[in-house]
Amino acid sequence: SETPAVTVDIARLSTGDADFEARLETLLAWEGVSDADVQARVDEILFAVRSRGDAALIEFTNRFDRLSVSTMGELTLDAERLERAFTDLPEEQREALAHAAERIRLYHERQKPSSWSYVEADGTVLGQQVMPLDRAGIYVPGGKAAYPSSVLMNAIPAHVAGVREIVMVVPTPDGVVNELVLAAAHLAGVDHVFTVGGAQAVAALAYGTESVPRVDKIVGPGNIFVATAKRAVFGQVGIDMIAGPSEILVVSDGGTDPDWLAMDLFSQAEHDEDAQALLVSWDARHLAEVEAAIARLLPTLDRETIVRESLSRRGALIHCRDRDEAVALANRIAPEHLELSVADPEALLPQIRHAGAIFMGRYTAEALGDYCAGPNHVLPTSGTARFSSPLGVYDFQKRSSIIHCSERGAATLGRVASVLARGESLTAHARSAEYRGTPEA
Ligand code: HSO
Ligand code: ZN
Repeated sequence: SETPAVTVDIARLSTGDADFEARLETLLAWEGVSDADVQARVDEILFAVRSRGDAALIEFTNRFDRLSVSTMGELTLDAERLERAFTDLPEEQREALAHAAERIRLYHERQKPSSWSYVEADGTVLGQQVMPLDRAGIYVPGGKAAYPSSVLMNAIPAHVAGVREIVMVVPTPDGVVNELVLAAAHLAGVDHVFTVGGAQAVAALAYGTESVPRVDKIVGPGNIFVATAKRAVFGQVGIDMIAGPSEILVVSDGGTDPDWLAMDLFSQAEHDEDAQALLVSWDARHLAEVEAAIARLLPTLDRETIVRESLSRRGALIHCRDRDEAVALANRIAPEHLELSVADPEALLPQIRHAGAIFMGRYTAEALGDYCAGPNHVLPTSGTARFSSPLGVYDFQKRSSIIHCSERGAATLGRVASVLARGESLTAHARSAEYRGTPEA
């Protein structure tokens, strides 16, 4: 009686199909940003800001954000302004934001690595000293992609790491300021904000201007101009990974309410038309039920158009043989977000080798991780979970090796170093090592 007539445009795949591999490849493929025209325009902007500093930054900002400022003072927000944005928020938003920030902070406190050292028998000490970066720059997009949650996720790990100065840049097209973004900056420990964006903001952070301090690392998502500029300044400064569109892979054993799963898929599909939402199950009837739920719930979405586009471009409902095949598929895809919507997720967990974040069991909606569970929502996309990790405290710290030789240790190591150095014909190395042990012949 409840077979809906509505249909949905989403790929249906089965691992048993002859063309499965090929179709999966096509779905997973995503063209990273690279465009010769954009590159040329970005190079020009980088060069201008590098050579003319604030003056160029102001010109580009006036042009691209349709402003008419004449001083950097008009593009600067201080700590008091950020605090005011927070205190002036409606109570419900203020509390939710503060609650999320506190949970994210607590989680990241656990990530703090410690310095370590050990002493050898002859008294030589070896170790590693962990130090925060001096300055970090957080890029926050303007307009529709301005997520206060992303301000928390980018700035809190920097703050927890002990970064001395956190600088945020956020464009204000037509002068429109996002108060929630500023409030999040206040909670996250951002020191000051410049209301600039685009490649010109990346240039200012990378090279420094009269007003914008040069930072050591730039993190945060942005459009193609921002991504291209970040790539170009990498080396001069550190950068985080360049994020692709959001992705979710749900593995379901058939026991979760199809409506819940449909909405979990929508929650990532609504980010943008290139986002990827995939569901894998070995229960064919369940897959059909989720499909019906998708069709029924789609018309109720605020972002129906984006979600439909994303599901038809890159979404799929995948039927597989069994749990093992589902796990193999998850590892093969290495998704940004993996939901294990099964009765016993603990049993699957040790087999999951590649995923940015793993959401365990039927109750853990990915959206909770996006906002307030605690772990970071800046995660490796496009299969890069094979070799990279969530943004964390460790991304805002670096390590120095420590070597402290005792007199006896220097003599022992001196002999080893001397032999190896002479093998490389580097005799000053050899003699330097020998001085501390056996006196020169
Ligand atoms: N799911 C996004 C993060 C986000 N979601 C921000 C909502 N707001 C990262 O893939
Ligand atoms: Zn999200």
